[in-house]
Amino acid sequence: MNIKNNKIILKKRPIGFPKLDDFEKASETITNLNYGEIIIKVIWLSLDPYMRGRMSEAKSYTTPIKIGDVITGGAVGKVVSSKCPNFKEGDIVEGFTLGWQEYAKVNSKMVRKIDPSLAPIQTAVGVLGMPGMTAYFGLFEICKPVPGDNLVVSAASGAVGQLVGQLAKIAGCNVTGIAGSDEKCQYLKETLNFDNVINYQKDNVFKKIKEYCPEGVNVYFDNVGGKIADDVISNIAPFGRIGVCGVISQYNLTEMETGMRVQRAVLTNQASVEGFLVFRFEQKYSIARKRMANWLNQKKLIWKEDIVLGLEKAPESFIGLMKGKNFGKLLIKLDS
Ligand code: NAP
Ligand code: FER
Repeated sequence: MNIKNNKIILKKRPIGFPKLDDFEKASETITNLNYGEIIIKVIWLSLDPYMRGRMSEAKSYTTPIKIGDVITGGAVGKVVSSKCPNFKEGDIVEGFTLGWQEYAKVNSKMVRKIDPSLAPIQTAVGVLGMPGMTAYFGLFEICKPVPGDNLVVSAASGAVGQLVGQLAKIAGCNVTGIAGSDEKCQYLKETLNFDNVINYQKDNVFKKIKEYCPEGVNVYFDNVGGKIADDVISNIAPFGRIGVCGVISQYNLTEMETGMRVQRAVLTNQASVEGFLVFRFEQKYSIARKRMANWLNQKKLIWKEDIVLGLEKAPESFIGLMKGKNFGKLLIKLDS
């Protein structure tokens, strides 16, 4: 069997913000399967900030994408051919290494089967997938909110942030969301019922945090790092908890920034700072998925997606993600 596969490969390593000519279209022919392998027709691509790190040379929790290789990342698709007894044609699967291509040939161990009757299948890379698990475990296991806490979350309208704020409301917190436009802030306040919002593009974050959290910030769920984090952490409350989830403001820097020194605020307030990678909680994903799915069904959680059509739009959409152009979880829907 021969399948023509169109894909997007890494042409060169981005310097600073990625550019369109860092990526290139390519095609190949996918041929026979070995035992244990399946071919998946990709339907949804998940574009996530961590992918920027994989485009760089520096080794992190996974090896970098090689020049000329397909951009790998989370995706959902349909099995079109299988040499694995556990998978049959038509099964819907999610995998973390499928990537920016029309078809992916992988060992079936690399994917998990999705029940399409439970929720729209793309939620497997969203609210019921990696970003959802990040919000759930980052909040409940790292930040440990208690009712009445003042909680601040940055990148608050994004995939992780929108969920952190809503879960914190469920946990009885007073929630302040920080985002990059009035439209995003209005959505957080009016649709998601956040208590306060800050548009960091025009508001003074330090002053607004002082105004909204006069007794200090009990929990800061940090998605961005940089100056925003400095402004929030310098308002930390006694015994505050800072969960370092992401530092997107730093991902495209060519030189490290220097900034305010927040260690004294951490020290004098006996605050704790903990970074985490969501994969740490993998053994517990299924419990979290059930809880999140229940909250979705009960409309206690609302989930916003930003859907772009066509594989060829992946590079420009990814560049947009780094610059705040997405509003909600960024997904690419492939032409069927
Ligand atoms: P997202 O929030 O949907 O999209 C990224 C958002 O970051 C943009 O829309 C933009 O929104 C904001 N942003 C970009 N540059 C910024 C800057 N310089 N300063 C402030 N905000 C900026 O992405 P996501 O998937 O939910 O990820 C959010 C964060 O969580 C990222 O840092 C990511 O790396 C991290 N993460 C960590 C883990 C983990 O295991 N630790 C797992 C998943 C995600 P604005 O318009 O508001 O600027
Ligand atoms: C992310 C940002 C960073 C993420 C993982 C990392 C899964 C890990 C980075 C590293 O190991 O260097 O959004 O999501």
